[in-house]
Amino acid sequence: SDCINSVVRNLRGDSGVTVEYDPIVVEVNKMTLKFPHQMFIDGKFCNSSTGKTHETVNPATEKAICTIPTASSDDVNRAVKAAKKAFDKGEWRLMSARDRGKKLLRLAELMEEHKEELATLESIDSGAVYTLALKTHVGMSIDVWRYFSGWCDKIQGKTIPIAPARPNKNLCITVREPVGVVGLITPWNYPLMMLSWKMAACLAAGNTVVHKPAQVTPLTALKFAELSVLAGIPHGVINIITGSGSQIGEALTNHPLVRKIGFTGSTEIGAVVMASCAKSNIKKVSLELGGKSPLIIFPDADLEKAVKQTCGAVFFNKGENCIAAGRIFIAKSIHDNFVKKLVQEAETYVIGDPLDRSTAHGPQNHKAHLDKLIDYVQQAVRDGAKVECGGKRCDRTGLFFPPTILSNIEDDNFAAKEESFGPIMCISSFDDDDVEDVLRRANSTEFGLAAGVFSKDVSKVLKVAERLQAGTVFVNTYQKTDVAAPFGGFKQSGFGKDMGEEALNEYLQTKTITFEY
Ligand code: TAP
Repeated sequence: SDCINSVVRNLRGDSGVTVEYDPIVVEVNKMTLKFPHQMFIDGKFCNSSTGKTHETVNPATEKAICTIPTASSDDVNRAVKAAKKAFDKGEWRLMSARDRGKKLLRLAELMEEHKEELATLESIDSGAVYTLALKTHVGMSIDVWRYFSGWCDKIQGKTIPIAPARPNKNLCITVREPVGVVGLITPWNYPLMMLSWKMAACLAAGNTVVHKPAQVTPLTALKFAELSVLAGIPHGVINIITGSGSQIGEALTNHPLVRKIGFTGSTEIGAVVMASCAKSNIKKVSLELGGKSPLIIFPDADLEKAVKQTCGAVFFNKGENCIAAGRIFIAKSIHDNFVKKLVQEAETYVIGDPLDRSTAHGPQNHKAHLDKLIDYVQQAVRDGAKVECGGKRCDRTGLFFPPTILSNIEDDNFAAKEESFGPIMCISSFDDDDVEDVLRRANSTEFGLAAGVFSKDVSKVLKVAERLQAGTVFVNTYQKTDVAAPFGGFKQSGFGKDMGEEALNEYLQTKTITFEY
């Protein structure tokens, strides 16, 4: 283990607030990184009630960073009860919406002040390239907290002209209320960002929360918990439990006091979560699930831009990206030249230590995922794929898999249907003028998270964007998400939006109040 487990108590002040925990202290990325490694329940860092722990591993070194408590269902219960108490009786409920907004803004400022630590922690725990972690994993997280802090005092109902009970009159109004205790369950690809996309909207709406980060990447959530105390978020409003999805995730989705689950992860587990929400107490639920997003390149596209963007669409964050372009359709007349340029571009990605500022491509998140990618390429090749570049684990320490390009992916190839969630580009071609056929093929998937199209022909791209069955469509760009724009899937990529005003709906319920006078 490369950890130094300090027994020194950690005390830090911010406007008189202190946080106490047993810190892990690591010298890394030219800084002394100090962070909690315990769960966070009712404002306190604590161990599991069973005393059990598991390790979290740095994928660049394959060494353990520290141990993390393995929560039990008793711990889930404790966290839910703390969140329920904070919701029913705490300061959070009494506070004005504007003051709630100030707290969330303060939290965003603290995240900004600590962004290098957060990005370093994200890098060592998830393998994210540090420069990208700063800009995206942490940068977009800060933006989303800032964005939703501004919504707190703008959540309002309506006055509705209903038919009066003559000779009396009626006044009908709606108020938008929080749902109560919310459970949030997130995956490992953007640990802090997935937490933030959901939790910022959830807290802006006035709820309290129990969050379960992915078992393999819990560290930024725990550092975030520390900052939430410094921001003055009252005890019990945010609780973070660490452990396995099949145990504590399920205890959370089944819990009778939890009123809503916000889930991001695979379609398979999403279905389990939805069933559990239905059976336990008809919980409200939103699901951001898997994808196999098509990207169509017409011959009249700006090809230079399209090459760069296509590589970004697949290799961004080493392909561990829910909206990664899962199928690339290239017009026949440009196919061979375009593939050649894609290979040249892919080979410029510098693979290496994610903390090195010149690195563009870091290690995959964890070992089981890397093994899945190796199998994925082998199966695609058995089904007729041609390996244009990459395809094998890199010969170096760490869980590295290079940007990989597979061409000749026919519709019946396994790689035309299954999500890899890694840096594997799957290419097929289409007849230049057969827009109908490429649309049919692009839509012949049960996923519907994102899609993209490149062409300079305005009426063609409008028609294609209208027909693509996806929650997000990119035209002459890819990967361009923003905290103010709603994001979420169609079909088996789930339902319910993260980000933008629409995300608030996921964490609110409308009450109609009718007066007679
Ligand atoms: P999953 O295996 O589905 O895990 C997601 C989360 O659910 C993890 O925290 C996991 O815990 C937990 N979980 C597992 N079983 C559970 C159960 N029975 N009840 C409740 N929770 C349970 O996905 P993953 O492999 O971490 O992430 C990859 C998938 O996420 C991909 O399909 C990707 O497309 C999708 N994804 C989608 C989006 C959006 S926005 N649509 C964004 C990112 C990722 P453990 O940590 O213990 O496994």
